[in-house]
Amino acid sequence: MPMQMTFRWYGEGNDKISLQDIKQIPGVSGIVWALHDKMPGEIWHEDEIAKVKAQLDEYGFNMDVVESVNVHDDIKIGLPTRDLYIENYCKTIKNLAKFGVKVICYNFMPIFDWTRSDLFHPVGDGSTALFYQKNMIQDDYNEMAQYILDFTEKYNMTFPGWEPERMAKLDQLFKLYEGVDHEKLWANLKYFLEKIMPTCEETGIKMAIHMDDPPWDIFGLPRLLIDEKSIDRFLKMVDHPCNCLTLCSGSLNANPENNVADIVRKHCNRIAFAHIRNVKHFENGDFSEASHRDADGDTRILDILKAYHDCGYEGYIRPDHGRHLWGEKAGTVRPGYGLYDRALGIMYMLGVWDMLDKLKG
Ligand code: CS2
Ligand code: MN
Repeated sequence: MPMQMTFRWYGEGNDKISLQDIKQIPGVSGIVWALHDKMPGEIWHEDEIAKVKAQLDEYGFNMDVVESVNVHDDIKIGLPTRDLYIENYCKTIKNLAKFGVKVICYNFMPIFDWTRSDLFHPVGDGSTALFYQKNMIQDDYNEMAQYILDFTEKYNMTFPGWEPERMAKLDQLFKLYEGVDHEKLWANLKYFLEKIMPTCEETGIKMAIHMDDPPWDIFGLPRLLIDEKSIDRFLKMVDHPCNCLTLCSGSLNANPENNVADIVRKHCNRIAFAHIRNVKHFENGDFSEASHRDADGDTRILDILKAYHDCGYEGYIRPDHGRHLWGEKAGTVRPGYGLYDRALGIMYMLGVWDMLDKLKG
């Protein structure tokens, strides 16, 4: 079985891209989906999942990969209420398994999911991309959060992990995380995983943690999945075949010292989901997202694809973010999730992959 190409879709009424559009991209077999109106900690019910399944069935897409079932803050903080939320999580795992879901992508980042300072930064060729200006993401979380929330409000959309209900009590959340240093967060992650592994084993679902984006502490909040060493630690900490990775090349390579291809070679059998994204670095530490083409960024996409191919990767893969092209702009597109550049990314990846297959004979 070859690797399985997928495409992230935000759901009916929540994504301007249609399943019909996606169907026209060659080689896509599955939709990476989620119930985007769920708050972290809520149970995903069978009838809600069945609705999405019916939509995907119509186009012959599988629903094998969910991104994300978000983890409640109480679990990350380690509050006594976490057991209830873990129980709910297990119920959701069981419900998802009934519909054939194989992989759950999630993250364990405190408070914020991915963080950027500019969602539509000119790349130089007329397109725009997500951009990270290092000195803007340092002390004042309110400024950065306000920028993102103003955007989502103006264009009437929500981002996963940026639920307005949570963001409305940011100061309170920061207070709750005050005692949570790196070691505490590791311990809370271990507690969570050990509690859910039996359900994963029973249902055959793999939990695939997403790398922290960017891969360093922000606003004094600890971040764990940041480099090869921390990935080693994570896999060893809960050494179970259902405890896997969503290896996100763009997140990791925001730190140019991370060699993603090396990590692929080392842990191929524990990667359930591959996110492929290219990043271009600037000398002052800023970075911009770039096209998937190897030469357009510094992430060494060719080495990474070769590493996956060499190890016989049969897991799921998707273009992660893309630039905004050909009229895609604020209001018409979800930042990072336009149609065109991700479709181009797929064709680039499939081109490389097909050629590697051919050379192998
Ligand atoms: C995604 C993340 O858009 C993105 O950057 O890769 O938001 C990802 O979905 C989550 O971190 C996984 O839980
Ligand atoms: Mn990613």
